[in-house]
Parts: sequence; C-alpha cells; structure tokens
Amino acid sequence: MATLAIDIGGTKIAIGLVENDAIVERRQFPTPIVQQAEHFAGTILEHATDWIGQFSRIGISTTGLVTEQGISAINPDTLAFPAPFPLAQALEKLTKLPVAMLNDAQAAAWYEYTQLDNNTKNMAFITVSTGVGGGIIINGQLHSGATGLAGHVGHFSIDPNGPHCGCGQIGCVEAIASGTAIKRFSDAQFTPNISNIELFSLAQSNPIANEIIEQSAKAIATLCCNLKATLDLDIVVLGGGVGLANTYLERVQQHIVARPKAFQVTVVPAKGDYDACLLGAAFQFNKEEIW
Ligand code: BMX
Ligand code: ZN
Repeated sequence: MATLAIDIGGTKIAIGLVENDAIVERRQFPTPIVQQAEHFAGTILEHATDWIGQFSRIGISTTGLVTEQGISAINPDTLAFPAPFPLAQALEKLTKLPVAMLNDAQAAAWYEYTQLDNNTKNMAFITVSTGVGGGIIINGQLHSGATGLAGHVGHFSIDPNGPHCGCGQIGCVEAIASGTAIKRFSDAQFTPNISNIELFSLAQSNPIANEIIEQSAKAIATLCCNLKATLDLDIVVLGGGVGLANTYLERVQQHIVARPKAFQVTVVPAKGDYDACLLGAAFQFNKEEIW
C-alpha cells in the first residue's frame, strides 16, 4: 500500500503517491485560500480522488511551525492560515486513515539523512525557497525540540542593520536570502520587474543582478558556518528552488571557503532534488524503524 504524501508551501501544494520509497505519481496545484481546515483538506483530497483506495496513510510536510494543535506561521507573510490550523485532524476525520505531519524542512532533513552514508551522524538540511527553512539531525535523530521550532534557521538574525523579517526580527537570513527577499531586492532595481529565473540568467552579464544573488548566497554561507560552529555538522544539504538554481551552490561554497577552516562545512545538493520535502512527508513514517 502506498502513502499519500502532501507538501504544503505558501504558494503551491505538491501531492504524490509514494510506494517503495519512490514517488510513483505526482501532482501540483496552487495553495487554496480558505479559512477552514476541513475545507482545505477536502480541496487537497479532490486532487487525489482517483488515488483513493491506493494509499493507507497520509504524510504531510508543511511550511510553518507544527505542533499537536496544528500549523502556525513563524513568518506570517508567507502563509495565510489562521493559527493553529488543524490540518492533520481534518484529514484524519475525512479519510479515517492515520495522518502524520512535520515541518517541511524537518521532513526533508530526515529524508536526506536516510540517503547519506552511514558515517554521517550530524547534518542539516537548508531550503532556500519562498522562505529559508531548516532541519537538523543530531546523532542520527531528527531534533525538533520541545515546541517543534528546532531548525528554523532562516530566523538567525545576522545583520542588525538588515531588512525587517515577517517574524518580527531584523536582519534574519530569510529576509536577506529567500526567494521572496531576492524578488524584493530585484523589484527595487529592475523596471519592468523580472522573475527570479530571469534574474539568475541576467546575473551572468549584469553586476546588479549578480550582487543580489551573491548577497543571498553569502547569507546562506554565514548560516552554514554558524551551524558548523554550533553543532559541528558533518555536512549541509541544500535544497529549494533558489538553493538548487544554477550557480547558487557554488556561490555558497566560495563564500564558505573564504572563512577560517574550523567553520568550513561541505555543502551538497539535495538528493530528493525539488521533491525533498514531498519525499520527507512520506519518510517521516520510517523515522522509528531506521535506527
Ligand atoms: C519559514 C517558515 C518555516 C519554513 C520555511 C521554508 C512559516 C510559514 N514558514 O521560515 O516553517 O520551513 O519558511 O518554507 O513561518 P518554504 O515555504 O519556503 O519551503
Ligand atoms: Zn525572521
């Protein structure tokens, strides 16, 4: 029997049927703007109507802080739910199936950890996408903390003179490096406005475009070195639409090697590619069995 995997982002939802550790079918649609969890759950299930009967459990990975009560935004600018949003309960009620839910980057961290060699015990996954999210594995276990907040590394405040973050702090990595931040810097420079994909192409010839991306990559490098200093990580896995964009990983690596050796850490691209969070949604069921 397969698992229905659901990955909830601020702008889009990806769903997949995951069987034998692989996505056998996948779909994507815009995140519905509804206030009621049951209405939201019903909309998701409508996109999976023809899969009903093929899955025996549901795994959710979602942007935001996940607690027993539901989903709450740390940065409300990127999510329009009333908090806490009891999505797991709503899906359980509608399907009568077991439902598990984790933060998106924590779920991806667990998936990516299972794909690494056995010598790796301490790692972090960082996604640079709409926001900047993270998940931390310590001694082979996902560390989510007493309140589920652990890994919200996008809210390391790294510049006291930096931009305001939607979380209420100033100079967060997310406010400098995320896809949303890149778009904001880009819109202030280019008229007519261009997409982030266009910005990455333009960066090859235009120093302003290049500087916006460099600023993001440098903030992520600072984050990686701070995490190395805090947790002595073996490796950092990078994902997300921006994190996996052409030249981005190399830019981060270049900034890391300019730091003192003690704080340098190896950064590799996510094996799950753009679907690391979706695979993580299904893999959270394997958490207990693996070690
Ligand atoms: C934000 C926060 C994190 C999330 C991260 C990446 C909210 C709604 N989300 O820091 O929980 O992991 O963004 O999210 O507060 P993504 O949507 O960019 O993948
Ligand atoms: Zn913040």
